[in-house]
Amino acid sequence: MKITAFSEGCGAVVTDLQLANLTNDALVELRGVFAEYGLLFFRNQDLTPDQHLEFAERFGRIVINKFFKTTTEFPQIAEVRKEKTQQTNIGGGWHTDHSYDAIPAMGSILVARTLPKTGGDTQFANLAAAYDALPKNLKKRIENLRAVHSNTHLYGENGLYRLTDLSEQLGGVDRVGDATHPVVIIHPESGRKVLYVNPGHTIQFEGWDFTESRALLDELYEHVIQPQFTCSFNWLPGSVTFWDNRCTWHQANNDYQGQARLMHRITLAGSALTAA
Ligand SMILES: O=C(O)CCC(=O)C(=O)O
Ligand SMILES: [Fe+2]
Repeated sequence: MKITAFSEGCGAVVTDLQLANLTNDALVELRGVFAEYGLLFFRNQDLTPDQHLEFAERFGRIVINKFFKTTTEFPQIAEVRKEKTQQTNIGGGWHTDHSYDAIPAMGSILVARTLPKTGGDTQFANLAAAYDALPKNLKKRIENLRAVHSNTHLYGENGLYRLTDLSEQLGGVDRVGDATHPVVIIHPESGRKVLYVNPGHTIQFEGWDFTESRALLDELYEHVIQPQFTCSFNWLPGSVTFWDNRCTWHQANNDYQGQARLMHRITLAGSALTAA
């Protein structure tokens, strides 16, 4: 397999590799590359749902998203669907998947199924690189902090998504909840320090009031979304993206109104997060 950096500080493209026919040696090598980059892009894979599932199961343990519909064939595969008549897309703002769980998901494997003619890229951010580059005083201010992560404001009864034309395809209104996590974690595989807050799910710092939290969170978010830590992936038929939810953010561009887009996502289970 060949690894090429995708952008200055975000992601890598893996070529000369078919995910459907991975040897055990290649899987071991891929684990190392995944730990190093936290965000891998693959082209021309043409994975069937069976092969998507098989790769996911070889890499880790699958967790099922509480809110998304799944394919009829495989309850492990979530549909990230936008019909051409829908206005709102799933994951349209910066977030990381499942940070509202006590033990957040390790990674997500997204496969393109139906793509718009133009638009529909997914943007990513590298939170290990962003942490390293934080000014010293900001690192000091977030040392030892914990933050509350939630999904109630999105998927709860009056949550943001419930008030949009996505609501019909979402389940789990009664399965909302919160979790608290360290703001700076040690990545379990790379050993790097990572900034673990995100605009989609982080509500506030534990023990702080909302306004105070908002100001510091916004300062951190402004730092992360700089070009040196972010990239934008243009999907093509056969493309697959595999990201690590502990050290990346992503958001799906909603710039293809009037066209349909369908992706298949499998989410892999993680382990409890450790404070830096
Ligand atoms: O549709 C995309 O590009 C990403 C959507 C998303 O947030 C996800 O699948 O977790
Ligand atoms: Fe997501």
